[in-house]
Amino acid sequence: MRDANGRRLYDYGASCNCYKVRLLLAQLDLSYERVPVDIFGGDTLTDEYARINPARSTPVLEADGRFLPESNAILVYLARGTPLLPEDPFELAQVVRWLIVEQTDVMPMIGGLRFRLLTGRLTPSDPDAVRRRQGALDVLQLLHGELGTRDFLAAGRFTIADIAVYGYTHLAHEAGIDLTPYRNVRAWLARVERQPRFVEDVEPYGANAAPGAGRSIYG
Ligand SMILES: N[C@@H](CCC(=O)N[C@@H](CS)C(=O)NCC(=O)O)C(=O)O
Repeated sequence: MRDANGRRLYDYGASCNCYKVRLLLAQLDLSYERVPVDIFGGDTLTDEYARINPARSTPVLEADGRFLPESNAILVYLARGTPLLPEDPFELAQVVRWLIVEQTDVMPMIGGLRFRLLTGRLTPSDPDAVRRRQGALDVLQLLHGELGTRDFLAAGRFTIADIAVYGYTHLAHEAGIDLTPYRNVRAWLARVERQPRFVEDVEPYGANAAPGAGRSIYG
């Protein structure tokens, strides 16, 4: 493992936005200091955290004394110069496409539904849960179609596009979604899991993640 070089990850264990970064750091065999941020214990509401990330979200990567928020920006920063981020303009743009799809569809639909169901903010019949579930099924159908003709999402090989989309997709069952009909997605999940130095260390939400139990931007 390479030296941490002052690399720190401000990180919440149950967040797949944070897990995506931990997965890439593991696959690149990069060491780092993990700084746990209890987002439901008020840790992101302090003035000190606002200086690290004015958006008060996790993850944030500290590197060379600078702070970089946004999970997918962190993936790009870390993967630059490795096979996980293509240099060819078209292949690079394909990766960017999936980083955008992940943030606009995968994360709010699968991840947002998982968070709200697991922490008791929604029940499956609530209109917002029904809307997110439909969005999740739509993006899974998109992935199923795309992965019918290729092994990985972009550039014909394993890239950070796969890492980003894997983050929340692999826990779709925690959002009450059965992946059985999406066999190309299941085969791709297994392919990602066979990559060297794969790790899965997503933690359960703590008790303070329940509505009213902690202090966070979620209330
Ligand atoms: N677009 C951001 C989303 C980050 C985000 O929503 N992080 C959540 C955890 S999944 C968080 O830290 N929320 C707590 C807070 O903002 O106080 C990214 O990809 O990094």
